[in-house]
Amino acid sequence: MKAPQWVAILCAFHIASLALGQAEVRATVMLDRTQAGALTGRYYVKVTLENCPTARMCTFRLNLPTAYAFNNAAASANTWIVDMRAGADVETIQAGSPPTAAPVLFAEAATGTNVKGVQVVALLKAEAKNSKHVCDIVFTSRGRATLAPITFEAGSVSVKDQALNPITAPARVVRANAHFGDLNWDGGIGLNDFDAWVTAWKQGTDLPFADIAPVVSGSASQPATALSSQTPSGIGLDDFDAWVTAWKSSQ
Ligand SMILES: [Ca+2]
Repeated sequence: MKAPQWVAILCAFHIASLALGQAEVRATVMLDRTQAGALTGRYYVKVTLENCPTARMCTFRLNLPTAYAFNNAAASANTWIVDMRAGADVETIQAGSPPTAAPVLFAEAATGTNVKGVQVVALLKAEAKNSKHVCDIVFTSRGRATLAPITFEAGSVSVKDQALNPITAPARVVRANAHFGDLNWDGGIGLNDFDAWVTAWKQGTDLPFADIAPVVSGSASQPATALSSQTPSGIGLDDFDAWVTAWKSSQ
């Protein structure tokens, strides 16, 4: 084989390696929105399998710190999970003709020391996609997200192919929190955050992303690490003052 052919083969292999990328179970923390783009006041964790095209089964436990102060005061302990949305790449039961629309995804709430968790088992479609959407775990919170990390329970993550051979895929939480004052989580502090705050304030309900005032006045020097006031009555001027402070410090 001539040298240019070797070079071409090596280049193709290199490009293929780059395209395949690093396998991982990825959890991305996001603000929940309506289809029209309006913030609902909820949060969710989007779980995907990246670069595991042969994956057919995925199990894990995801832990969320109680620092989020889940909005469960008036209901049972597990209502902080308000929805489990199956991802588009979860298998459906082939029991009839046509198949049922029910995806094969099992989820159960769990508790631990300073955390609340959800345990998930998902069967995935036989499709060679580089990114497979497993599920969205939608949860409520009193107050904005804190810097306390969302994590996978150690040893709980398992990814397997159709023959039940394990696939090595480390678990990673991509984004656990936004910057203090960045209400819409777009990476900056600006007028759109002011609009989001006004919208939440007008709505009159306690939308947690706008309830940002630190709970302890002495912690105001580092508000990003403090819990928000989580005022049950809603959003008030203390939250607006906290946002203005964050906006000024970002200028
Ligand atoms: Ca923003």
